[in-house]
Amino acid sequence: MDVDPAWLPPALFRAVGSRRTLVRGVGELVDTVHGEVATACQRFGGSLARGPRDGSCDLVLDLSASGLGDEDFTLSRDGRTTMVTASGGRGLLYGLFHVVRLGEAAFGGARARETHRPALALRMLDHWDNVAVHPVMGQVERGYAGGSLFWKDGRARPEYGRVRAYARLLAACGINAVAVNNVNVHDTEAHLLTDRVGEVALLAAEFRRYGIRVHLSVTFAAPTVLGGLPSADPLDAAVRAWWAGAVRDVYEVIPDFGGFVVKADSEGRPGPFAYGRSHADGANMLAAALAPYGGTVHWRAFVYDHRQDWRDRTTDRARAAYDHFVPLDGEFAPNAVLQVKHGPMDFQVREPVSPLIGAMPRTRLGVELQATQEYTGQQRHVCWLGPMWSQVLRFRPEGEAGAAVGELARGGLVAVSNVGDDPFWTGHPLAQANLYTCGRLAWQPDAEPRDVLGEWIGLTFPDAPKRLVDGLHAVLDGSWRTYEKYTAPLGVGFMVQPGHHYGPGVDGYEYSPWGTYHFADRDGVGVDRSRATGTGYAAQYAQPWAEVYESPRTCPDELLLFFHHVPYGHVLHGGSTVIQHIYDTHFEGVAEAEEARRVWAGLTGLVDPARHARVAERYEEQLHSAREWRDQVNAYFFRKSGVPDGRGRRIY
Ligand code: GCW
Repeated sequence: MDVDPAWLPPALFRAVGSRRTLVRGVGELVDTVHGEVATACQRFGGSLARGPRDGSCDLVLDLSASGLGDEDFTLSRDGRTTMVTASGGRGLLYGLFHVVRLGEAAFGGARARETHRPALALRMLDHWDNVAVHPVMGQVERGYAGGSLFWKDGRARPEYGRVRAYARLLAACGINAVAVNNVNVHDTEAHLLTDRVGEVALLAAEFRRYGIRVHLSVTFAAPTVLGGLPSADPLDAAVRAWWAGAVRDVYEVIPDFGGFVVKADSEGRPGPFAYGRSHADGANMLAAALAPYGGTVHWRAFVYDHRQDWRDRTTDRARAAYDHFVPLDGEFAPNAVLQVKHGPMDFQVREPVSPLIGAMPRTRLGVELQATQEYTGQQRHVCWLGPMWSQVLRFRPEGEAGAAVGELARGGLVAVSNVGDDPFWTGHPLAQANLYTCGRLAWQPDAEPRDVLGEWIGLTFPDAPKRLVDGLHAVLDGSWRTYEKYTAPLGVGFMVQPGHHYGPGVDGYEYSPWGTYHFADRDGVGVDRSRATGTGYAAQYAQPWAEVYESPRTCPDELLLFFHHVPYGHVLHGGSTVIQHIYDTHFEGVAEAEEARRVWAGLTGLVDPARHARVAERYEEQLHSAREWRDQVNAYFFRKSGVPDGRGRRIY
C-alpha cells in the first residue's frame, strides 16, 4: 500500500477537476493552487484557462483582491461562475480547499459573497520527533504511528514524498505552522539550530509550498552546549549576542522561519531558574533575537516540580503553572507566546481547563492540545477527542459574560501531532479524525465538533452510503466518553502504567515523585483542592468557577475527584454513589467498546479492506485493554472499600 490519502482522496477533486478553471496571480502558493487544479483536470477531464480572455470559466481563483488578510478568502457565485478571491497566497489555497470540500455544491445556483477567515492566526502542530532514536522514548516521543516523517537514519528526509503529502493534508485542514522536533531537545537535535539548520531548511521548503512555516524546538542551554559559552544566563550580553547570531543565521537559510518552541525548567530541561532569572527574562531574550525577522517564541508553561515527595500533601502539581506564570503577566514581549496545556496536569482524559487561561490578560496565550493519544489509548483505542477539545475551547473562564478559551488563545492553538511514517499516518486509521479536528477547530474554535467529524467522514469516505456514515458516527461520536468510562474515574486522572502510560496501573504513580495522586484509602478517594481544606487550587479560578469547584455540592460530577476527596458513599448529582458510579461506568465502558467493535465488524465491504482490517485488529487490543482497566479498577476499589456492586456483577 502506498500512502493513505486520508481526507484528500482523488475522488474529492471531481467537481473541480471536471470543470474549466482560471487561476490568477503569481507566487509560490499560486503555483501550488495551479498544480492542484491541473492534477485534478488531468484526472477528470477539465481544463485550465490561460488567461481572463480564454473563454468563460466555471471557477475563478483570483489573488488580486484587496482588503483581505493573508489567510482570508471570499466565495461567491453569480449563477455561472464560482469566484474565490484572496489577497494572499494562503487565502487562495484555503479557498481552493474549501471549494474542494464543497464539491458539486460549490457549482450549483447563485451564492452571495461570503468571507472566510481563521479565528486564530496561528494553527500549529508540534512534533515530538527526535532525529536520533532515543534509547527510552524511541524516535517519536509519545508517538504511536511509527517513526518520524521528517528524520530517518540520523538525517532529514525531504526527498521523502510524504513530507509534501503531509503538508498538503495539513493545509487542507487549515494548519499553518509545524515544529519539526521534540521539545525535549537532546544533544543531536540541539544542532538543528546551528550546523544542521540546512536540513531544517530542506523541510521548510516542502512545507512552504503549502503555506506552512517551520519552527524549531531549541534547548535553553544552546549557548553552552553549542556555543561553548560558560553560561546561558538570559541577561548576559554574550549570551544574548550568541542567540542573535544564531537566529540571524537561521533566517539566512529559512527566510520565513516561524520561531522557537521552548520547554525550560520542566522535567529536567535547562532554563532560566539556574541563573536566578525569571521565565519572562528567558522568553524575552529569545523574543528579542527573533523580533527583527518577525519570528515568535513559544514558551511552554508546563513548569512544575517533578521531584516532589508524595508524602507532602501541600505541594499540588495542578497549581504550578499558575503560580509560576501569573506574577509575570505583562512582562512577556509581544512576540512571545506563553503556550499552556489545556488542563493543569497533563492531557488526561478529563481535566478542568487550566486556570492560567484567562488569568494573564496582558500576555499572548497559546493553548496546547495533545492529538497524540498518550493518555487516551495510544492510537490502539478509538478515542475521538473533538468533544473534549471543543468543551475546552468553549469554556468561559469568567463565566457566561466573559470570553471563551477559543477567543483568549490569541497566541494560537497548538496540538502535539499524532502522525508518523505509518501508512495510515496515525497508526489507528480513525485517529486521523483527531488530526483533522485540530486543524478545523483552530480555524473555528466554536465549531460544532460533530459537524467537523461529519466533514471528516464525508471527505475521507467520499460517496459513502448512509450505513457507513452512520456506522462511523456510531463508533466515533461517543468514543471519548467510552474511554473515560473504563479508565480513571470522575476526573481523578492517571492510574496508568508508569513510563509508557499505557494500560491500567491504579497505584502506578501513587508513591512516585510526579505529583499525580488519587489518595484512595478505605474510606474514600480524590484530591482535596479546595481553598477551605485542600491545596487551594480551586481558588486560582475566577468566579463563578472558584465557587463552583470549591464545594462537592456544586462541583460537576465529572470533575469531582479532581477537586475533592469524598467518601465512597458520596452521592453524585446523577444519583448514584461514587463507588457505584465507578462500577457502573467501568461495566458500561467495556460494553460500549464491545458494541463499537460489533458495529465496525458490520462495515466490512464498505471500507477498503486494509483500513478495515487495521481498525478491526486494533479493536481486539482495545477490548483486551478495556477489560483489564475495568477489572483492575473495579477490583481495586472493591478491595479498598469493601462495598459490593449493587448489581451483583463479577468483581475480582
Ligand atoms: O506528558 C508529558 C509526556 C512527556 C512530554 C511532556 C511535555 C515531551 O509524558 O513525554 O515530553 O509531557 O509535554 O513536555
